Amino acid sequence: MRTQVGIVGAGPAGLVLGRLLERAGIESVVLERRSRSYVESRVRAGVLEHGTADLLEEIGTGARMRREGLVHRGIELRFGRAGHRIDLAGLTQKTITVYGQQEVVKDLIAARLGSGLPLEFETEVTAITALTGDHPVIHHGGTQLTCDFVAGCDGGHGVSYGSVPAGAFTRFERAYPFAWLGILARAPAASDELIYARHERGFALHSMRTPEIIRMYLQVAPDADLADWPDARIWDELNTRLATDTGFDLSPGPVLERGVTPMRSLVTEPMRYGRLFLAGDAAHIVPPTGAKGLNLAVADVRVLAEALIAHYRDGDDRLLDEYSARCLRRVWRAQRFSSWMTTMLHRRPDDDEFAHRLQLAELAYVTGSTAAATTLAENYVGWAVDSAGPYS
Ligand code: RFL
Ligand code: PHB
Repeated sequence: MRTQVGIVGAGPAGLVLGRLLERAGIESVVLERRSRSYVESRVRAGVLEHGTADLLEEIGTGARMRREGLVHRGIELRFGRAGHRIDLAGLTQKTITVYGQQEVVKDLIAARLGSGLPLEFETEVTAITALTGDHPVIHHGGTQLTCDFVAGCDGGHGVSYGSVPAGAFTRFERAYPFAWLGILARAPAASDELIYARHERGFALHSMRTPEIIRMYLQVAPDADLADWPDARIWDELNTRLATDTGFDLSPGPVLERGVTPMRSLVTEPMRYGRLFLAGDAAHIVPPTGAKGLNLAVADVRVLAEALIAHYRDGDDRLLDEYSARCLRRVWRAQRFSSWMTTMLHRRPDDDEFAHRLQLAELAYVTGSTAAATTLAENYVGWAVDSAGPYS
């Protein structure tokens, strides 16, 4: 088999890339190792930056998001038993959209299959070869797919990274001494906006998917065992960490999904080897506190699609050559922001009283100064492609 662009992985990166190429008349084949139902029910991110939501609309997969997604104009930082609102819309004139990643993925899969384009589930790529020649080859299940280019959109534990010679990529990595325990539950939201809470017992996050379904996270030990977290303990801990002096009452409900995610930061440089281009989590991981992972994945493939279009339409490879550097500017900006949010809101096992007081001073400054609140807000709502700063 042969195609122009072979795409490994049907997460947000692979699917958005496929859609952008489709619109430019460039052929692609998407190969995904999991089943359709698995990919569509994987509960992950929930916050779409302004630019991500606009792109989904632009490529014709935003109708349900615009109908069902929740547009938020602010977020709350909670500490010292009190809430402090960051007015995202007032500070940046931008909003965010809360819409589950699996809903984004469902919309993109429906669009691709609706166009009759190749998207093969339960097809595990085992190797990618001939990356420095003109026709790299993707190997799967004894079959070969010959391409002009390969997009490695295969997530944090994919095969793309492993298909290049040792030493071709450098990885910059940091692990955090904590993880997030996340639940999805059928329970009414206790707030209209997301709440990021810093508490002596650790971080907690109140998020949602619909007015009836909430998504909550608790900072836990990196080796936390779900067996030690029965529902009652999770609800108690959430109520403790989110408590305020004016009263906060989270009503428990059936837990629909639960999981523990270790937190880490990772950047691969460069994001290209020969005719292989890494995009999304395959190239970089951010801790989820900044809500950037999905948005970075979409931003990467937007840059990649533009470069591939210039190659096929104009025979111009300059954008392909600039792909890695263009993406990495945004990636490091997002790493900085995610690491700052994480440090400000989580408790480290080795923190002393001095560290706690610094955290509280930081939070007081961020919520008390318009200049400081703006730095959070402009990073949270996201940046335009290639801009040195936020959306203008
Ligand atoms: P994905 O979504 O992991 O997709 C990669 C796909 O590749 C497939 N695959 C293969 N297919 C064929 N052959 C192989 N050898 C393959 N190996 C892998 C996989 O099955 C999979 O379908 O990567 P992508 O597309 O780069 O998307 C990245 C995002 O999924 C990720 O960054 C976000 O979920 C991160 N994230 C968040 N990002 C945000 O922007 N906002 C958030 O609010 C947010 N919250 C989160 C998050 C991630 C979380 N977890 C679970 C890691 C909250 C959590 C808890
Ligand atoms: C989510 O709703 O899943 C979510 C929201 C904000 C984050 C991370 C995850 O920072």
